[in-house]
Amino acid sequence: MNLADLKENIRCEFVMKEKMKRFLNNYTGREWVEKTKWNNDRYTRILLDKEDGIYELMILCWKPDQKSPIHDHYGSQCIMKILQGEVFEDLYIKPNDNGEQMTQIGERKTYITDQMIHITDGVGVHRVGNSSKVHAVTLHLYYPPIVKCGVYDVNNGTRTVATPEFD
Ligand code: CSS
Ligand code: FE2
Repeated sequence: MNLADLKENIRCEFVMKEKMKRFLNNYTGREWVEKTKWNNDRYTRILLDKEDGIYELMILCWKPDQKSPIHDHYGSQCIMKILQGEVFEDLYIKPNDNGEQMTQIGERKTYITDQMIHITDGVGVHRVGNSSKVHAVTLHLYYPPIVKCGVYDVNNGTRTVATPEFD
């Protein structure tokens, strides 16, 4: 690959990211309401569309107090839009195997309906959850699909690999 190829590839990636954000931002449909599923024990993941190796689109349904573990995205890009309610995000520095307590980046952020989050492993690892009193629904685009993810122990940064499943 020469410099022109490299520049073209980088340009394509950034243009695509902005396009994907715009697509999710422009989505105002209510079809997802029919697709929600709720579980008392954990947040649910419902697949809406998928192209193997390319992308997957899903909704996640969070009852009050449900939250994800601290996780990475196994190299995938994650663009997320709040469809209903509000969710929080705690962002951490990706640990480097020194066994130390994980370091949070900044304060907890709260996102309300229609707001968006974009995260990659380069930004950090995070926990997402619903600390409000109402049910929350989020729309997630992953590219490539998030077939695995690293899950972290906040106390010592130990990483274990998990396989996210659909409901
Ligand atoms: N990555 C989590 C949701 S927070 S972005 C998941 O796919 O379940
Ligand atoms: Fe995530």
